[in-house]
Amino acid sequence: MSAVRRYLVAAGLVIIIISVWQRWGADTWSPLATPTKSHIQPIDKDFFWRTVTHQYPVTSFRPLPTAAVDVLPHVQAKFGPESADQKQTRLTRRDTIKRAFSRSWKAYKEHAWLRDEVKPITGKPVDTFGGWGATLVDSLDTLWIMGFREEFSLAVQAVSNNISFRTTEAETINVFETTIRFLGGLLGAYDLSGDTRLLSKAQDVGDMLYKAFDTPNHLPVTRWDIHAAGRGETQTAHGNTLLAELGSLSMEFSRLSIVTGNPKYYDAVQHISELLAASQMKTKVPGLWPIVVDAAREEFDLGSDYGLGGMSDSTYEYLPKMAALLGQKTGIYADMYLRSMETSNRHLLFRPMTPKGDDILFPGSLHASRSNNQVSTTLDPSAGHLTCFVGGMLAVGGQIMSNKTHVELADKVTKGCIWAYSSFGRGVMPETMSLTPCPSRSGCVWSDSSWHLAALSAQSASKEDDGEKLVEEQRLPPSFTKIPDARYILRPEAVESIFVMYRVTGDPAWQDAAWRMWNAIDELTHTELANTAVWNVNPKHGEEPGKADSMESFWLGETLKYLYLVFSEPELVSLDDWVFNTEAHPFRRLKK
Ligand code: DMJ
Repeated sequence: MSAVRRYLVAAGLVIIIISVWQRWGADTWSPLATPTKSHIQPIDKDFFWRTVTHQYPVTSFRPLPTAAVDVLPHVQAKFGPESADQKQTRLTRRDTIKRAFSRSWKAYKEHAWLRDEVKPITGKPVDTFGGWGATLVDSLDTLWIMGFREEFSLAVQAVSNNISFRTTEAETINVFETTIRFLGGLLGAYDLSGDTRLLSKAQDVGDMLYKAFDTPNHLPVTRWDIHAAGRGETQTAHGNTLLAELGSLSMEFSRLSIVTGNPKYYDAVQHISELLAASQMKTKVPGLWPIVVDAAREEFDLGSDYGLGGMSDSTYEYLPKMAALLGQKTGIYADMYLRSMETSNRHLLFRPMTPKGDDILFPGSLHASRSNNQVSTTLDPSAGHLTCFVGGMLAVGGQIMSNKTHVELADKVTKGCIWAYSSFGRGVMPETMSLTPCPSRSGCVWSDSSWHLAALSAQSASKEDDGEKLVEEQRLPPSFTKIPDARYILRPEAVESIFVMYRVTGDPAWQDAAWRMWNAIDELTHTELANTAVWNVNPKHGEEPGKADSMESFWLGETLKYLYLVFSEPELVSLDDWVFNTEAHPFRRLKK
């Protein structure tokens, strides 16, 4: 055969192989395979937020980490083989969750496409987060993970062609929510799929949000008048800023810098982290930051209320996760994490008195006051759905920091949420609640009268009142002393921690707990179209929980994703390679 003929035959073979692959290979898709990333799609230089003038431009940036500093210990357990029966049960459960996702996705697609949310009873569309398709963007990586390949392509096309971050009809923008849902959603889906259209959209969101940092001290305006910013008006960070809204931008901005090679986003959030690190031991409760901080004056140590729940939660969550993302076993993130958990362990975690003496823990909150240079603190033995992420955080942190105590605490905190779910007739815990604490973590013997007294005190009633009648009238389960907010709004935190505990221990008992939770949640929230938030997880006998006709994007972005992953092969989005942002979007970890 002549050289030319040999060449033509070889070229023909290559063409045949490529077309067969395109026809068949592309459809025999494996969610475990990560495609090679193609070159970065050029960004639109004329996109408004890239052309707008910055009044306080940053001229030199902190150097961007491009590789891990340390080889971190494994997060995931070594999983043994599963029996045929176990596998069948697991796959049946997994497919149930997949069908539930499919139902809610279909409702969104048919009734609220490109809008933020669909109302799961009336099917009406609603815009709650800027009108940029929050459910669409939040669901991208779940579509990918669950193997809905065609839906994924369609969704990416819609995001790429029809969602513009140029402006919004909303008056103000919540920078934190926009970061975790939109920027996080686009980056997670990009990291999984390698589709560069997602990266260029992520850069659009990043450049829009970067303008919120255009303040004299370069700290962001967290509730942001985007229109005034677009008109070039001067802006300053706010005196009253929620800790979570300031401290949990770090993962998304860092990942954006890493994948684009542009250090400016990382620099902006690293500045916040350095300020947090500098103030951490100067607060009234050293190790923790107050829930409200002054971003205008850069004073992070003055407030009096401390806790790990709503308004501060993800700032703590991001400490070990930044260490995992950047591959740093030491440094400011590891230090801040270890200090904050040391204090939380000593001052926040409490054991409730329960009829069976369960060895469980909850993170309460603290009120601190200073007089004559002495600080006194009072523990509020309350908790809520938003504190249920703590188990997952301690499990990830404990593994990467080789801290066994943290993993043991994670077990007890996660079991606390499981216990709280199972304490209610409908099997779902409320948004917030107060409990009867044991005097010490070693436990205490159940006593009806102590519970009744604790309920009177939690509700500021007189000790002389009838505590038994009060708990009965309010249908409070044993140990519960108050339910300030009885809703369940489809939140993920309890299943999130169960997912992490399952991956960290390999113990199938966590899968059973997730399955019980799923059944209770679906039973309580199921609608003809999808699933809905409910007003009351603890209704009176004969009354209904009250369906709220609301389905936030985290139902598809987080709750169903974590449930699906609990019943998937443990290598699917392994925690040894990936780290989830607070909206359950997986980012690829830097490796050495
Ligand atoms: C999500 O948007 C995030 O998990 C956030 O950190 C807390 N609230 C919701 C879910 O409950």
